[in-house]
Amino acid sequence: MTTPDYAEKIPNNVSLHEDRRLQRALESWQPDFLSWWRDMGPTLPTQDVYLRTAIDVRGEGWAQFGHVPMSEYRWGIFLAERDPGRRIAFGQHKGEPAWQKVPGEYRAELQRLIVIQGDTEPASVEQQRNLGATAPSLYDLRNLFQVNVEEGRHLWAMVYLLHAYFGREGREEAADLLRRNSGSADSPRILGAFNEETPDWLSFFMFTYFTDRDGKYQLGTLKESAFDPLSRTCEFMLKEEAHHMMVGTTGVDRVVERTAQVMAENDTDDVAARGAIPLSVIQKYLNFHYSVSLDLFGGETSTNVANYYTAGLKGRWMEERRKDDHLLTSDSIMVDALVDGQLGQAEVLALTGLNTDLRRAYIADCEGGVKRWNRILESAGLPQRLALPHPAFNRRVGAFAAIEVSPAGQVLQAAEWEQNKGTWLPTDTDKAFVRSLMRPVLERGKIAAWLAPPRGAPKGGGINGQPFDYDYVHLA
Ligand code: BYC
Ligand code: FE
Ligand code: FE
Repeated sequence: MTTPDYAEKIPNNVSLHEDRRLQRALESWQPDFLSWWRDMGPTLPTQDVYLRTAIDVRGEGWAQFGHVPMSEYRWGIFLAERDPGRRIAFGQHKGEPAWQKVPGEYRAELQRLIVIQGDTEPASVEQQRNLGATAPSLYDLRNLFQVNVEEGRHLWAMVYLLHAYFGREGREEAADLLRRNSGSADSPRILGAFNEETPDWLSFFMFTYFTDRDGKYQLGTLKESAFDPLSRTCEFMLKEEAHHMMVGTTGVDRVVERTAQVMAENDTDDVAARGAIPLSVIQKYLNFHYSVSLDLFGGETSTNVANYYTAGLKGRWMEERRKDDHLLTSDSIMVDALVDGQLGQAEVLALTGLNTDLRRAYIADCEGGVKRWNRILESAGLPQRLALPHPAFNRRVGAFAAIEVSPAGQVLQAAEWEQNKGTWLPTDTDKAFVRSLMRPVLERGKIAAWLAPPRGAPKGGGINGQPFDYDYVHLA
């Protein structure tokens, strides 16, 4: 293991200088990345931002904090430390040493998984590019930019794998990752949720709660991969991902807290007139982001995922903690299915049901968020509660793509859906209202009226032990 080399053009802990060809290839991709960042990255001009930069992959001191101009952020290639004795934990190669190279027979599938993962990272930066202009505080602005630079680094992580292990095709795919764009009509991003807009901060908090959380689970399965460089990359990415979860979880906390406060003080649900976001609107945003994020797990049954597992390319969440044979060739699982047009269950091979297995772990995790937010409502003495909609609600991928279902889980006729969807999903009016609240508050220690400050503010509550009212961002 080498410690990251910051003297290099591309900081890395993979001894890049020992492989001149690879180094040159990545150094020629670097200017394209930077020009993509300039054209498609954050639009708000800043001098510098109080950012965390990875400096070591080990232990507690892995990151360093300081004010840096964003365009000079040290994006680099960092893999978790190699375990020389690591063995494959599942599938038909179980027990064999982990692969340091890509086996020819799995090249196409591995490349596809890496490209899909890689595509989401810059997509989210594109989706969030205009949010800086309406930041509710300098603290939140800094968190947005932290997420953005790290998603940029996650793109680097996948591009490194493509350049180092997939030859000319990999280099072409790496170039294409900068060519597709979120929401583009001709060359959109690959997965649905990454072509949606993130036009306001409520969407941003919901996105980092629900969609980054899909990232956590997908990375968790790729961390189990027999392809060791992919495993090690994902392991380190997960460390950074924890901050994105924190931004989403506490972001929604703070929206709910502010709303609850205004509701309790005025004894009314109608908080819009008082500059807070009504609970009904928060619920609609939650419904939307949760349902499009459920789609990211693919179909309830999938032969793709069965093949990935058997080949050792993609494992399960917490693979090593599972008490079974890690082959699953003779197991079965119940998955959600349409039975005579109604919501039902079907028994399928455990292998083809692996997307369902992962989605269930994700759903259980999301329930934790709702519990937190409901505790906030409860503490404010309010009877209202938030809830996750039924998994069949608003789905565009999988068993329920063809039908419409209410959040309570009732199958609907097309006309009923059309009539009611505005009570379940954000309408243009809701979005316009939320957007009307999005006025920038960029003075130190100040915060927008629709959002509570983080716990511990103003003297604490900040990043890296700093107070909330720290000068996190110097605007240009
Ligand atoms: N949109 O066999 P199925 C993150 C396609 S987020 C459009 O069920 P499979 C992040 C599918 O490709 C984590 N198309 O799918 C978060 C397939 O196409 P083909 C991203 C979709 O392969 C926030 C067909 O439908 N990482 O990191 O079992 C900020 C049949 O589907 C969608 C990964 O996803 C969709 N939503 O599972 C920043 C990990 N879903 O084969 C970053 C890598 C499915 O018929 N990807 N399709 O042409 C995978 O593991 C899998 O490819 C998927 C899909 C889980 C995405
Ligand atoms: Fe990421
Ligand atoms: Fe993330």
